[in-house]
Amino acid sequence: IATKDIEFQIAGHQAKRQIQIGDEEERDAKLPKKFEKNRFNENICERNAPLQHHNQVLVEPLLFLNEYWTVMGDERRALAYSKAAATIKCLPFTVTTLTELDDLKGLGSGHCLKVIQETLERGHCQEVIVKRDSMKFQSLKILSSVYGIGPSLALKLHSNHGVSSVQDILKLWNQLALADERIKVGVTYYADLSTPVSCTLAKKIKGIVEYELSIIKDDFRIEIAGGFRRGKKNGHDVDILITYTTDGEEKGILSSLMKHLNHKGYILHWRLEKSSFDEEAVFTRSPDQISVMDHFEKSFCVFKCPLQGNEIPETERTIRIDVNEPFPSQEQRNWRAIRVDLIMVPKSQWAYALLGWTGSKLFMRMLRHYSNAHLQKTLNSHGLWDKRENKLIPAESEEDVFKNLGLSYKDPSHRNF
Ligand code: DCT
Ligand code: MG
Repeated sequence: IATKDIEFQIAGHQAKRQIQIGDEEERDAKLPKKFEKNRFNENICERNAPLQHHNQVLVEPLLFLNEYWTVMGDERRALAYSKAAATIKCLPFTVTTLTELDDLKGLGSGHCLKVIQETLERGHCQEVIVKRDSMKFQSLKILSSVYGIGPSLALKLHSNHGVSSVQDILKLWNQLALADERIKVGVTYYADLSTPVSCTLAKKIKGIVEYELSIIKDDFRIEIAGGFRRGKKNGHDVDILITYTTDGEEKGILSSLMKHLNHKGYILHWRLEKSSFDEEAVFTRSPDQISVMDHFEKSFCVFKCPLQGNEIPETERTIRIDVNEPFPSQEQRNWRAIRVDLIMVPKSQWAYALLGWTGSKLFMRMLRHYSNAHLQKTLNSHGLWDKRENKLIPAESEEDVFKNLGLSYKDPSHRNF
């Protein structure tokens, strides 16, 4: 392939890059004329994090280390890697040498830079290869991916009972005495629930919910949030937000909806959480008293999503534990288990709820931190609270929320931090 060197400016310095002849125009259009490092560092909430970025090779090991420490239960370390990965994702050029990253905010401790440097030099990071092969990591990763099992229970099962796999949980089921009913569901439908959900299936679930809501009452608004709204093609679940034209109209609807969905046979398991919203509790307590979770009425469901011919899995996907009713045989199986969260939102909180549930988790964390530290305002999925004036700042739309935070509007597709 014929190549040629082109020169461009990076972080105020002259740099060279080899490109393929023929692709020049396309490449040139993608290259930054001038990367404004100061602007990039000014406010990290103003950065854009697209799904498709310029540094997949560098981001991969950082995201792996984020996953590794999450699974191992060290959230602080995990967060450092996730922040470093996010910084790299936002760069408008492909990194070729470590000096291009000098003075960039968000790359954390020297260790993240070491991982980046090694990846730049060798194309891989030895630490990642070693950690990826660790038996303990592999076991904890599987266990904590079971619905109802978090990192701390996974660790307990592994350390105290020698559990390493879903089969081990099945073998030791009676002895483990796991009280949370979600785990039984998580194990029963493990294969289904660990298969990524496509955008098409997410829309199908939305359609089902939409239809059942329309039977109950008109004038609702329903939206798929989470990763799908950020443009991801697959997700681990479907996050659906629902609201009505005026505040208060949403009360009681979620219970009716669940009745309808159950009656139609769409629900394998569900757990309803009542609304616990209380302005005083949500906004005016000290940050360490405020729960990270929001207080909306919601239903955590496992849907029995009907599949059409070409969507039906070819292999038996479901592991069976001792359930009373006979599990349908493959021939009869024309459905798939899918995790769905249904969140009922009062109209006046919709904009903040949509922003919060669209994520990403790290983006929301960054926004909350910025709002708290720089604006003296508490942001969560219910609203924005001005701590100096002791009042809520209303918003009709996500655009309003960004305005209230003094930030430029960011399209969901650029919130993939
Ligand atoms: N969220 C948050 N803080 C949490 C949990 C969730 O801000 N502790 C928000 C951000 C994303 C959204 O809720 C949905 O959460 P997930 O479904 O876990 O994330 P996702 O981005 O939709 O990822 P996936 O595509 O895997 O479902
Ligand atoms: Mg999701």
